[in-house]
Order: sequence, then structure tokens, then C-alpha cells
Amino acid sequence: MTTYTLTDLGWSDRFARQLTEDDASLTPARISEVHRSQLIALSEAGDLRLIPTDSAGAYAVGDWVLTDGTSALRRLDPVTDLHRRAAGHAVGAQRIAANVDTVGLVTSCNADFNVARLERYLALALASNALPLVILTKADLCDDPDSFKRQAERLSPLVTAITVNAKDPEDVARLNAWCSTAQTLALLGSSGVGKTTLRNALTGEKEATQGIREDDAKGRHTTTHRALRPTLAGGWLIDTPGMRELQLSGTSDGLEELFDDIETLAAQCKFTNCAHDTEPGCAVKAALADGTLDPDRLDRWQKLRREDQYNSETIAAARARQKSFGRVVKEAMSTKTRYKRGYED
Ligand SMILES: Nc1nc2c(ncn2[C@@H]2O[C@H](COP(=O)(O)OP(=O)(O)O)[C@@H](O)[C@H]2O)c(=O)[nH]1
Ligand SMILES: [Mg+2]
Repeated sequence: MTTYTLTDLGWSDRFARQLTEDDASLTPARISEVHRSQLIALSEAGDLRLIPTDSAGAYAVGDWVLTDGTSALRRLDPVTDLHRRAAGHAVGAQRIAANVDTVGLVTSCNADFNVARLERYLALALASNALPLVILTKADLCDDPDSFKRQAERLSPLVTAITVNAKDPEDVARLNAWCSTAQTLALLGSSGVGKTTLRNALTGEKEATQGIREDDAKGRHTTTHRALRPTLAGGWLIDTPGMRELQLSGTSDGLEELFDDIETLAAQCKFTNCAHDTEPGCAVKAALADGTLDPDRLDRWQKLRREDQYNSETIAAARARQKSFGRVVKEAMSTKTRYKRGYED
């Protein structure tokens, strides 16, 4: 069993400051895997299997918890928090990973490269408070990988992009800066872009790569779940396999950062509720007219914003409904009790 110091595991003052005197007998541990009824965690005492004291969805890979060695008694507030709208019909936000320093948005220098998808991933990464790094794989199969790098970096001044041949470990070692000593890098991206290939190179693992979908129930399952894994450079890697649907929710901060130029223009419109449609004194329309704003970019901003608002409102409404239903049940119960006790006529 490998043991690590807290510093190796990514512990910092941001977590230490959350400890109180009551926590003196507890040990910090970092979650490496989340299962329905069990959490796997890494600590100074080695690997731990912990009983969750909250629903499994409350924990994310990368979270810090305080433990008595048996249960995860308290989850510390994460410094960065990567989340999306839960996939499928469930209403709610789903935590993907926590305390990630850099989100590696993996796409390839070929047909997978798509500006709208990249912006969606970027909004998620920025909303999490982690740094976004666009990793462009399959550079070896492309005549002009730099043109993809330039396209990615044009999306925002906050974006750094790097082109790489994921199959060449020496080339992949250029990513070490983002996952060396105590640094955590998470990989997000569609199936087939090279996430497992990158992970194998960065961790020295030998997980099978594949051409088919990871989450295809009939296919071979190679990567099955998210996990925090040690990298050869002394840091951490979180792979996120099988995430087909990345819907935004609670991402408005990320969208504001990513589309800072448009948000600044929108704030200059004559009407605060300007829809940038037919209103007079619209600064967004003016920027379209003088060619300083790309109409496609405006379109993508509006789509992502609508999606984020819709999902965030749906989640808030569902929570409110649950709450008021809970209140109705509670009231009904207490009325019943009062009747029974003869308090009411
Ligand atoms: N030539 C080349 N092939 C790559 C590169 N990255 C991934 N591949 C191949 O693309 C396929 C999918 O890779 P995989 O790592 O399984 O993608 P994942 O679905 O994102 O985990 C495999 O056949 C890899 O060998 C690259 O940078 N260059
Ligand atoms: Mg994979």
C-alpha cells in the first residue's frame, strides 16, 4: 500500500482553515472513488474504505473528508467544484470532480474539434474555478495542428491550448506541468479523443484504449468509473469516462467569464432587459453592425445561457416543490397528532 503525506495529496491552507477543535481526533482523507455505499479515500495512513454519512451524490472524486477511519464524517468545502446537470431524466446538478487545479478539455485535431462543444466545456471548467487547458490530441495525424491551437486560444484570453500526440509518452510529458507535485488535472472530452491514452502515459497504467463507446452497454467496458490516480510526475489525474451528455447548470459565472466581451456590451444596452433583438440603443446589435462581434458567437452565447438558465430554474423549482411537499406532509402529520391529542376542536 502506498502512503502519501497530506501535501502530496493536495492538502492546503484552504482546507486546514476549515478545521475546528471538534475535528481534533479526525483525519483528513481525499476521496479517490465514489461508490453507492462506499468511498475509497487516500490518507497519510494509506488507502481507506469509508462509509458515507450522506448520499453518494454529495461526494465527488477529489473531495476532502474528515474521518475517524471508518466513516466520512464531514466533507470540507471544495476549492474548485466541477458539476453538470444530471444526465437523463433526473433533475439536479451532478458533481463530477472536486479540488481540480486544471480541467483538461480533450479534443482532437480532426472532426471532433467543435467550437460550440469546446465553449460548453470551457463554461463548465470556468464555473468550477479551475483553470481550463485545451488538450488537442492526434497532432501526429494532422497537417496543421497549430491552426487548431489558434482557434482554441481565440475563444478566450483565459484559454491555453496544447497540441499533443497522446501515443507518444515523451510528448505527453509536456503535460507534467499540470499534474506534478500535488497538482490535480481532470480530463473531460468525448469518447475516442484519447483520454485513456493520455491517462496511461501520465500514470504508467495500461488500461485498454478503444475505438468503441465506453458507455455502450453492449460493448466492452474498459474505463468504468471516475477515479483519482497518481501520476508519474507526482500529482493526480481524474479521468471522467462515459459522460455523453454535458448539460450546463449553475454555470452562469463560467459563461460570464467566457463571454466577457458580450456581457460587457449587453451591460451598455439602453434597456436592462434588452433581448438584443429589435430594441433601440442595443450595444450588442451595434457591435454586430460594425463587425466587431461575430454573429455565430452571439448565437452560441445565447443558446448556452438559455440552457443554463432553464436547467438552473428547473432544479430550483424541483427543490422548492420538494420543500413545500415536505412542509405539507409535516403539517398534515402535526394536525393529525394534535387531533389525536385533542388539542384542536
Ligand atoms: N495517432 C494517434 N492516435 C491516438 C491519439 N490519441 C488517441 N489515439 C487513438 O484513438 C483511439 C481512442 O483513444 P482512447 O484513449 O481510447 O480515447 P478515449 O475514448 O477518449 O479514452 C485509440 O485507438 C487511440 O490509440 C493520438 O494523439 N494520435
Ligand atoms: Mg477511455
